[in-house]
Amino acid sequence: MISMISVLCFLFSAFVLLLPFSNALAETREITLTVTEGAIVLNGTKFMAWTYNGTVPGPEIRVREGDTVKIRLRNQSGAKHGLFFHGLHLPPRVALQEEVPVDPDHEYTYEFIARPAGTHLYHCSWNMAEHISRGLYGVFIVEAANEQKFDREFVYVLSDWNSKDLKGEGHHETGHPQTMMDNDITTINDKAVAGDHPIIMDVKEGQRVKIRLANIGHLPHTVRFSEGFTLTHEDGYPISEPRKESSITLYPGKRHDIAITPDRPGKFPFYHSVTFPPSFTERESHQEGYDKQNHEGTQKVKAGLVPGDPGKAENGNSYAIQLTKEEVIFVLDVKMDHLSKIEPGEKRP
Ligand SMILES: [Cu+2]
Repeated sequence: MISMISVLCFLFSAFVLLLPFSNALAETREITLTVTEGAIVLNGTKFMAWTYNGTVPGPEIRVREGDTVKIRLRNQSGAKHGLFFHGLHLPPRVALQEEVPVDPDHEYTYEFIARPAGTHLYHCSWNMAEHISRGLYGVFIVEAANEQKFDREFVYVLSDWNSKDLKGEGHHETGHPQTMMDNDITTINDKAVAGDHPIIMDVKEGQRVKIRLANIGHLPHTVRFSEGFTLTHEDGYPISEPRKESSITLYPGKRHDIAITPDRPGKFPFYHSVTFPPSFTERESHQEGYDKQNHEGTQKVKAGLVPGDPGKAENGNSYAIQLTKEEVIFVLDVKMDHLSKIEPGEKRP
């Protein structure tokens, strides 16, 4: 009996002694998100929005795995709001609290240990579809203790906005496929996608570049980069064998991390389109009154078949619908790395 007690005592003291070391780097991170009412203008349409700290998306939250996170939600708007942490593992108390809204002029502090590592999202938990559509979302990044280092990192969150309802052109029936297709503006961070002013990523050749992509919108967004990239993480989790891809479709709520090391100078475009997969069109085409060929696309482009899928279309079964034309959304602007071009022995400027 005594020996059993001593063994237990030994194990307990070892556990207590080791605790501070395992948490040696963990910090307590206190973040305040204040919800206020505002307006944002996208492609000439003014949207009534709610914002976290005055911006859409809300501020990027970035912590280390194991950090204690205290997020204070201050509701200074006239509506109820809550917080939902998409992709994070939460204790039951916090998970239950996600269901409880915070009244106007009230506040609540959510406290939990940040895990797992990865690219996650946070958004309003109350009346979710509407409140996310009105701007209450942001990226929540948890860096791993052994986070791989990159020279440059870019974080992009895609979302969809419906200007048709505001213009009186919307289809209001909830759950009707055309309601979803009324989303006619795609945003990346705080900018509306438009082919004439893509987002420029300034990098140097040889730099290791990480891009975190997240989709908080309602539609599937396809991003194509013909130079190719390495897909490293999906929904925050590392892919066991990172693989080379040249295009990726981000379904609602999904996150994908990709890596690129440009090996020559130049400007390399990323293209974006909204493409519904065959399974989606097959399901929705049975709905009455849904004209899959002729509905108005986001960019006033007629929906059409996606190249490369003619077999399925000919059978009259299922086919993908490309709702928008491909447009350049990002340009990887790779500059020459002058320092690396200097021959040994030559003087550096
Ligand atoms: Cu809300």
